[in-house]
Amino acid sequence: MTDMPIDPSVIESDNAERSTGFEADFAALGEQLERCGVAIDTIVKAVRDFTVAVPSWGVGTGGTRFARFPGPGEPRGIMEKLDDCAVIHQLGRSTPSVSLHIPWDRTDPAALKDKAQSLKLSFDAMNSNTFQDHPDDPKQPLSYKFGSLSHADEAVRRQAVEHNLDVIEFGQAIGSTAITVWIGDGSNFPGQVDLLRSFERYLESAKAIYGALPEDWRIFTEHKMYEPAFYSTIVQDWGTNLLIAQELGPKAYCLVDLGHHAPNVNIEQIVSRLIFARKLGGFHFNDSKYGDDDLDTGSIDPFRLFLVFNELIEAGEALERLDPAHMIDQSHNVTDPIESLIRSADEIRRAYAQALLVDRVALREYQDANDPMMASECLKQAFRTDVTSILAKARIMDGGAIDPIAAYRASGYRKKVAIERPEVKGGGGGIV
Ligand code: PSV
Ligand code: MN
Ligand code: MN
Repeated sequence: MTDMPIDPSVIESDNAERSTGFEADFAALGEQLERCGVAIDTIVKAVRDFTVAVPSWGVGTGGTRFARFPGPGEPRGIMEKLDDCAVIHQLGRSTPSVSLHIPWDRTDPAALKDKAQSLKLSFDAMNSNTFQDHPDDPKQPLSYKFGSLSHADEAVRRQAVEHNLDVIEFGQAIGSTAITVWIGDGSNFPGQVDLLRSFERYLESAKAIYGALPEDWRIFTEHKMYEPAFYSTIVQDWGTNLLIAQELGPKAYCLVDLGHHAPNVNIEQIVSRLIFARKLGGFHFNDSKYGDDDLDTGSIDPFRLFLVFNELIEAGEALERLDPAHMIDQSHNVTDPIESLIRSADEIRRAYAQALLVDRVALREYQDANDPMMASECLKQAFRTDVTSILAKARIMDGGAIDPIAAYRASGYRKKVAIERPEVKGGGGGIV
């Protein structure tokens, strides 16, 4: 049984209004690409096959350390979050899976599976949470104020490990096959923790989680330069993260969150190095101007996103063997989260489609001939190509909307759920 949240007639009538313009744009782009020897249908097919997971926490309004301003019709729990995720997928057709966060999304796994099935959704990597205290969880009475997997107290470390094992068990019940571990452990002052001993403690805990991974599971560790710790962070950069993945073993991989690097760091080069090391596990897509801003993907620096995809495509078969997970990790403070996630998923596919257009034979020749101008022009030419109609074609072929944000607004979904879901009061700082 399916229970899709948007009436298909809304999509049909919105598409009907736009179809003449869309057809003309698609035909013109097809001709343009044909002149360069590219068959537009092959790009459309690749785009249709490319999917990305949405984060359950992304459909609620996020916040900053200062305040949270809830929007109308916010989902009250994981079931309503899944409804919102289904809207995103129904209109955009590129986000068939959801990444859950435990304990935020904990509920009866069988009911969760049924609900997801009815919405034609599945589950991507699970996320554990030992970066905040869980006063309502009888299994986690100890505080993570001074860390979790690297904590000085063995009892806290054990509790954090146990929580991760719980998350894996929960994930198994709903068909997930990976866990992402991001922790806030670190220190605020020089001398507060012993840098060497705390890393050894972290590794010992991570090994205990790794040892309990089911046969077909992977663990993704996620680095982040700083925050909430402001002097040292235990998994602070991709070097440490690679070390961890190599220490743990073949089921351990590095997750690259685009917002977790020092400003101006060459993220695409990190991606390339992780591919070389066969340790690229996946992505948390978002965008940022200053730090871990968690803005909509591609909203600040779409060229950087394109360059990341350029590395992925350049890797060819090596990437197929790695099969990295594609997930969004964003926080929406001033937009409707559904609209932001639709837009991000679309921008991710856009960068992918543009990267597919790079003339790789020509690029290699320019590189080998030491022609930086033409090599960079070769990338720029692909990046400048407006692939909007390819993205729309991919959506239409799968029953989605030509303009998913317009169709979403036309559906009145937010107004409808705002009546069903009571208003939430704003207040103090939020996280993630
Ligand atoms: C905190 O920085 C964070 O945004 C990490 O990127 C995690 O992936 C996310 O929260 C969810 O735990
Ligand atoms: Mn992340
Ligand atoms: Mn983050």
